[in-house]
Amino acid sequence: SSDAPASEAAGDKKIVMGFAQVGAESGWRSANTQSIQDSAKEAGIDLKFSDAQQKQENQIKAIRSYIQQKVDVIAFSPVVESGWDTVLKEAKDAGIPVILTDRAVDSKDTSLYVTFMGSDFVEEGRRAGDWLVDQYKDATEDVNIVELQGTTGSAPANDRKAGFGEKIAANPHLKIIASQTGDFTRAKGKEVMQAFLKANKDIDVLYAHNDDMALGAIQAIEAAGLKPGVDIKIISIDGVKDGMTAAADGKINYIVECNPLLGPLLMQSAKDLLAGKDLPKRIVTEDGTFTSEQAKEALPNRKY
Ligand code: GYE
Repeated sequence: SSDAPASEAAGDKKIVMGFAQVGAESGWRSANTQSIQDSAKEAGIDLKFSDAQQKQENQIKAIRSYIQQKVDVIAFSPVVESGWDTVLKEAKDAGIPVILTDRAVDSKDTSLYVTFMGSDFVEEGRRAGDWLVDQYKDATEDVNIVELQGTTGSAPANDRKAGFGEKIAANPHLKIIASQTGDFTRAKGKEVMQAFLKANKDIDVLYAHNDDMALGAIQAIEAAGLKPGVDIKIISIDGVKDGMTAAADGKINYIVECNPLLGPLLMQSAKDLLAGKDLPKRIVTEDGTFTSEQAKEALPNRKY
């Protein structure tokens, strides 16, 4: 095969990959971590894994330690978009290629990383917005929307907000009356939704940037004596098991999928890269959408 010479040159030496994960904030993240760990094992790649607990400084520390250990390739999912140039330059100077998985950086110098693989978050926000625009196409009164944003400064929070805002602008009745971060966690989603409910008497729609925040918010909505999915329509993003279950139960009305199973693609890309092949600068993964009915159908075969 065409990569035989490269693998011979590498002998039996295992590829060593340093992976700096965001944290364990959500069901999506757990599925993503599992996928990366399982596929490294399957691919025979020696994986060094760290969990940054949603803190950029921890991720930078982890990346520096991978540089020191002279790993063959560094992969990471940046907590936030900004502030990576220095450490990425250090990796580049050390001759260690960097692969971005899941989330993007806003570095102007794109030579600081080899490729960025993951979903198109703006498109996810647009799909959420399209659904809402269609639901309320005949509205004659204002529709009050509250938004639970993901981690402040993260690519998915920035992009999901932007894509959604772009679409709902088509109907001036669709109004975001409150928008705050829930850090992509269930606990924070619940807490912020409680505050939203206290401050606003008439909430029609919740748009949550991930399932976990929607699930936390559902608890707050039920505790307030309201019916999630009925009194307050709910849209979220991800499509993890618990989210899909809530959708199948009619508590979440619409889910835009975001596939966390990036492990196999990452491992194959690392092998290709180290065998001297060129990788595309951007690899976009395919995602679907689910109404309650569709979630019910899909649930039995859902892997995560
Ligand atoms: O949607 C959320 C997670 O970066 C796409 O991070 C990922 C997001 C995902 O915490 O649940």
